[in-house]
Amino acid sequence: MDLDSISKHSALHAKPSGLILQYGTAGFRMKAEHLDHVMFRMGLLAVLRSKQTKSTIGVMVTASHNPEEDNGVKLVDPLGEMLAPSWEEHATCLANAEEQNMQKVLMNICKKAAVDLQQAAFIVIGRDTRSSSEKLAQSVIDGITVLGGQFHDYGLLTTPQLHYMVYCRNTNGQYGKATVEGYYQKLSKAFVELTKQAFSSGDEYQSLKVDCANGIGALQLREMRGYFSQGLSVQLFNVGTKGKLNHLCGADFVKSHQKPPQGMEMKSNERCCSFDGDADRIVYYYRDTDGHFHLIDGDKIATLISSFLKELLLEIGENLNLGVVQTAYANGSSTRYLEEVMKVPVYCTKTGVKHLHHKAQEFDIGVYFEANGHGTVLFSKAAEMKIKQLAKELEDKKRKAAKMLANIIDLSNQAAGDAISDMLVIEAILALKGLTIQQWDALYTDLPNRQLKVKVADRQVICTTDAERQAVTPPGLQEAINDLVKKYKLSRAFVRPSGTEDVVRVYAEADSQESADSLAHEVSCAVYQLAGGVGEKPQPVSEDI
Ligand code: NG1
Ligand code: ZN
Repeated sequence: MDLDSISKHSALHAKPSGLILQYGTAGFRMKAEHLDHVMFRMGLLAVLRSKQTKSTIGVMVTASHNPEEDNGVKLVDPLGEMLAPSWEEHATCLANAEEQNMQKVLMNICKKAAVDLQQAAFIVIGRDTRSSSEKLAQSVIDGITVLGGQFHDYGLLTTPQLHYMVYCRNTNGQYGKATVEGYYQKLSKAFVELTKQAFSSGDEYQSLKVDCANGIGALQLREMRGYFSQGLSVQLFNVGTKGKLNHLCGADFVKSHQKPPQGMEMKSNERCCSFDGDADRIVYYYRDTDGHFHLIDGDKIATLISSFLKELLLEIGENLNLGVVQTAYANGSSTRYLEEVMKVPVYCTKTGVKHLHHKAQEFDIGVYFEANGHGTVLFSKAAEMKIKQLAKELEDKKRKAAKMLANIIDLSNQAAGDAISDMLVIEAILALKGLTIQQWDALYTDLPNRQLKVKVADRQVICTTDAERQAVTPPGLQEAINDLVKKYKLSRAFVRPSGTEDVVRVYAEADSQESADSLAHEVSCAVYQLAGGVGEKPQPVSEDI
């Protein structure tokens, strides 16, 4: 390690003194202008992680669904997963080290993690379409280079595409080719094969409107759609030529405001979906003939996919276990439907896809989705081998089912939740089952719900347990929530500190929208009072939230 050279370069990416950041569920995220030093240092850290794991490591520059002015960075571990927790700590230490302590912190990480500095390092980089991303990605490259790492800069990619590249490279191309073309081909081939079975009888043709949040999804889908046009026609909106990234559009806007994005024409009963700014989330929606807007979120996506997988498993008669993983934000109706009607086991983890991903790996087939539309289907290696073998061996109907499952394995991104891959899985299932969006929506009715934010002096005063459904501190808060919940029917509420924003999040659901709004408001007041609220007191929910 050439410490002098590191210091010299680091000075060119100087840390604003006193700035303290934390590597959270989404990596580092904040206003883009404060991130230059973090990018340089994450370049350094990626090299150390690559040396330690003797594998390719990914660095993604994005702030996902956050505003255009923000940016962020996260590291991707060898099998496409989120960074290991001990390295999240190293990342936080390194990002917060004052200039003069940088060398010491770097040496410390090498010692603690037993990094062999002689080992070669290889990093792949991707970035979203934010105007700040290109320069920030260059700072990552500076960090990589000064530690002697090799790299490949993919330029503009969706977050899940970068995860895919890392996974491909670390499995010697077995998973797929580590190029954008390879990604298009792998997914499209599986999709076209899968949907062929649906269209064999006639001329039905799937068409879908996609709100791309003015982000990277637009560029990728525009290129990719030629590859799957036999099975699906997509019409793209909010492609970035006019509007601002994630502004009044995109999956996060649609989900949290429960209304359609701007810039998309919706006729009644037309199937529409929205991606977020880095295309790892997707939600569906439509307007009914009375003009009412219906949202189909991650929970209903998980329900559609797991129901279909369960049917196929019954068909082939194999004893492969299937589980659904959700978070506390999953709508109560979805959990009840999955457990009681579908008889599929459901598990709840903490917020953040890495927790869901981890839990889903315990099953032969694990379907995981956050309510906000971030998720995928995971197949264990053993299940994949078994299914692909059966697709060759079985006869007739059983064989057809096994083949469909095999296509779904190739179609779903095994490295990360992926809006493009999810969209194709969903479209294939709707086509195969001949379901309209209304029929899908009618599987169950969501309980009315409301999410609010409360500003407090220090959100870490709230500690939770039971997959974030119970608050253990501050004293009295959980009791207060319990008492409030008792006042409403079919109600549930919980609070937790956000991992990506300096707020406490409040969630409530109940038998009517008024009740859900009122419960959420009352719980917000309890948080404000008992957890050190700052600024204006929470106001009752107004129409136009
Ligand atoms: P926080 O800010 O910790 O609530 C949000 C989302 C997560 C996840 C992360 C990462 C909600 C309630 N929370 O986390 O699900 O997507 O961002 O982007 O949607
Ligand atoms: Zn995202």
